[in-house]
Amino acid sequence: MRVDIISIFPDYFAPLELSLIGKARGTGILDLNVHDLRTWTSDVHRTVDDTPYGGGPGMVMRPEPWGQALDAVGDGTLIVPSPVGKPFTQADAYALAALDHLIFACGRYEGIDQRVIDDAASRMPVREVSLGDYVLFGGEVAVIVIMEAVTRLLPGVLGNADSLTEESHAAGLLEAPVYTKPASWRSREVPDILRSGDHGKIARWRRDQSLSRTASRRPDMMAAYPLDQLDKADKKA
Ligand code: 6GU
Repeated sequence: MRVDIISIFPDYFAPLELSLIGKARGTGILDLNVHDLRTWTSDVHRTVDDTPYGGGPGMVMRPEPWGQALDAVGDGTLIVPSPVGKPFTQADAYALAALDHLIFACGRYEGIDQRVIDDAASRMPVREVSLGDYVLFGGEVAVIVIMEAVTRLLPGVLGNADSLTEESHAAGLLEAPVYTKPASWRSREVPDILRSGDHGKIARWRRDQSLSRTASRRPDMMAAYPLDQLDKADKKA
């Protein structure tokens, strides 16, 4: 997968050299390029913003550098992180992981001139995505979040592909709690059932934990869970 990230703060993306994303870059699974938007300015001050038409607080990113930047990286799927975007979900992560070329446009200030997004949308798919109902300084951290969610779904990145099918959100439910050694720690014991060796009972326990956690923490997810996915033994939440 090829990824181009355009930002006025390219240094924000140093963490993408670490850990499993860094490794995916090293093995060629991920071809990631970070670009400084100011590369595509032509004035001596390398200006990227100006005051909003219609008035109001803050500054808006000017269209010219963005137009040139997007022309330079070529077409793909453009992702614009923004608090007015559609909430980003695990389903979106899977959809993006299937694409060949992602382009991230990181806005700062009050956002990017809308014509940049409209112009790009005339030649490539554009997705405005939000991380949640709060406001960040800019899209940079959101891009790191999205890249983590997407990269771990690329074939060959995770050692154990079962991690993907078992995890929270994969099946529309939150995962059960997990434990490791020692069996007793600060007088707190690992649930006996997990040490019983009875794989049927363990699966049942995890399923019950998963359902009760989801029902109490995420009633929205529980309500959306398909009824025909509940088996006879699933306790009523
Ligand atoms: Cl994706 N960007 C910004 N700037 N703020 C946000 C956001 C994204 N998601 C929630 N708040």
